[in-house]
Amino acid sequence: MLKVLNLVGKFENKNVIFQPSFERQLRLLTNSAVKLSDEKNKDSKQLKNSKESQSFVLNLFKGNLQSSQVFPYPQVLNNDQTETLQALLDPVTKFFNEVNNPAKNEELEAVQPSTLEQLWELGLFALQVPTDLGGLGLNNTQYARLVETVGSDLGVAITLGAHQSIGFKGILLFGTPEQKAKYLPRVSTGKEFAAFCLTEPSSGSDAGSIKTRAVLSPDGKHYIMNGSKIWISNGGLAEIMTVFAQTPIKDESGNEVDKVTAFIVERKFGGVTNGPPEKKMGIKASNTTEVYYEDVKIPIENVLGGVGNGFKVAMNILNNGRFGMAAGLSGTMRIVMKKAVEHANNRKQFGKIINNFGAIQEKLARMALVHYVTESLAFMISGNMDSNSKDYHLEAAISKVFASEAAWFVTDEGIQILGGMGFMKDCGLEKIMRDLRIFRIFEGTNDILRLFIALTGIQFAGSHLKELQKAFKNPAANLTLILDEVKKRAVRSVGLDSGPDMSHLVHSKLAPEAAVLSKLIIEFGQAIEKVLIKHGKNIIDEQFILNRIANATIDVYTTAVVLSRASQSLKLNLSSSEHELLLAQLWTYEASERVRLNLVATADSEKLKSYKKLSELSKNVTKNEGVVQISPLNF
Ligand code: MYA
Repeated sequence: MLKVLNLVGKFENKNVIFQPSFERQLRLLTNSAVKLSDEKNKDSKQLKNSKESQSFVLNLFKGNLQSSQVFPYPQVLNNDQTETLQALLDPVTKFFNEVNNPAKNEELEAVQPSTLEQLWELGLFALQVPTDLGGLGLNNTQYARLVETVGSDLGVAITLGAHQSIGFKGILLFGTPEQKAKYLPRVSTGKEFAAFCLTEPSSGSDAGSIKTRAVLSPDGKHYIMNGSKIWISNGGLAEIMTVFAQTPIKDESGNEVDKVTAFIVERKFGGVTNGPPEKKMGIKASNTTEVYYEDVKIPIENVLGGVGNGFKVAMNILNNGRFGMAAGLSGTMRIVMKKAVEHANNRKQFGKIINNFGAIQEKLARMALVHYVTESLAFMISGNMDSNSKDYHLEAAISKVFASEAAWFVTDEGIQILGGMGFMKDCGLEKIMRDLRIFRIFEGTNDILRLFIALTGIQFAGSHLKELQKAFKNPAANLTLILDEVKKRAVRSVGLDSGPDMSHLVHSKLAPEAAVLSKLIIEFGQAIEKVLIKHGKNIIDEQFILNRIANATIDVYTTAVVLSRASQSLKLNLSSSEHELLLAQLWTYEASERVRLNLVATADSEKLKSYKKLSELSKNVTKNEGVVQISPLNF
């Protein structure tokens, strides 16, 4: 490697200063990268990913700007698609404003039958099914806009979402032409409900550990499935289910191993039953049950996405649907904000309308801020997906985490603004708050998704370093790659790197904020390298650090997203553009402060000590099976 560096020196600009630690740094980094990659023995795929990813978030982990999916803000609808959407929005909005009754649905603990019927008639159960198979044929952006409206009743939203966002989404994404032709009309005009059946009593976040099993029948024509699922949305309604089960397969050495396979299961195959609807804290109108499979005979044609590929099928369905949560919850937040603002504009206390008080202004401004971010995320990701992006899984996970926490914050603050009135059932906000609680838990808990974001990103950064290591083994063939990297590192090591130039990507009014973002990207990449050097493969177990990395990731990505959207609005001279400018300026300022704190918190010795203390405290509490300290009364 030293030889390579000498060689590089000959070609380099004299102004570039090499730090003495540079070679050691690269060696440590590439060693860490090897360890990380070896851990899962997937070098070749990671190398491919490393070269090809268009994801802003993945590339952020290498300290690189990949702007293609963020700038400019996606505008994917053509005139026809806009017209179709507008024509649908009118009746759907009217229906949710005037016909659907969230309180009645909650009281019934089911969506009113007449409401369900009208939802089918409006086509809301088959928004993305192709028109020739009975659906409305909407793209993701059109879907996002309609789902925003549906967010006014989260019980109904989950009934619709469990059906199409995950229930039959696997058929849309992975179905054979025959499977699509057979099932998509049934879940659309046929009015048969669908469900997504993954979670089991001993398998929640650890989705790969399911125990439901399906084995091939002796004649090889069927799989016989046995097992049970819990907390299945639409479990008591669904006729058609995407079910995940372990199936025995032969591995490369000819040994039999269990791997997850996805199946399309019809209730009428026999042996499928369900428990009673669960009693829940919120989204009571949505039907949630256990589902049992007893010797269910599934034709082999109903394997979805290939035998043994079920884990990937499940993950991709979830990835594909997550932006819908940001869209739906953006709609929910609009309703909450309207109520809070109405109150703030009319309530008089201490001789003044309360919207004049700074304490209320800060709440309203922060509510507006996180709503703007959520809505911008939803349409950024739907736009990326409509442009055939395959690299959006981390962005989609961020949108789910952010939206579920933003909606909780907005509703909590909304209730606070309304005071005692907000606490009363009649106001409607307490129901929304109860409904919202599950959004931080299901479709991947926010805790698991944070780890997923951080670890996937770190692995990507590690794979890049592995690529570098390989390049150093054959320098002649990889000179450009090596030179670029060495130059980059040398500039950074003397603090001269202000980051990639982003001024051409944003509106001139947001140039200072773009410069802040550029710097953050560099700082982020450097912090990840440090983490890799220090922890190597052991980073997998450092969840206190991974959480801080995930939070920094969310802040950097959302900053890029709002800068993009606000720039677009300024460019189009929209009536809200000056308001959006303020939102983007404030978000960049506050998010960048948080990013820096979180990055420091990945390595700072005092912080690391505090994680040890937190861990110790937790152990004390678990050992004591609850609160440890003696009462102040000493007995
Ligand atoms: S449905 C139930 C939801 N359940 C979950 O989300 C489960 C969460 N768990 C997981 O996601 C996984 O088990 C995790 C990985 C992430 C923990 N995309 O060794 P691994 C690949 C692509 O890391 P594990 C519900 O709640 C990975 O690269 N690939 O795996 C209903 C690796 O590949 P390879 C992925 O440690 C709610 C392989 O898999 C992903 O076991 C109703 C193994 O990876 C990924 N994401 O666990 C909602 N993850 O081996 C209704 C991993 O090739 C909808 N991999 O390297 C409503 C919404 C809309 C409506 C409107 C609302 C208002």
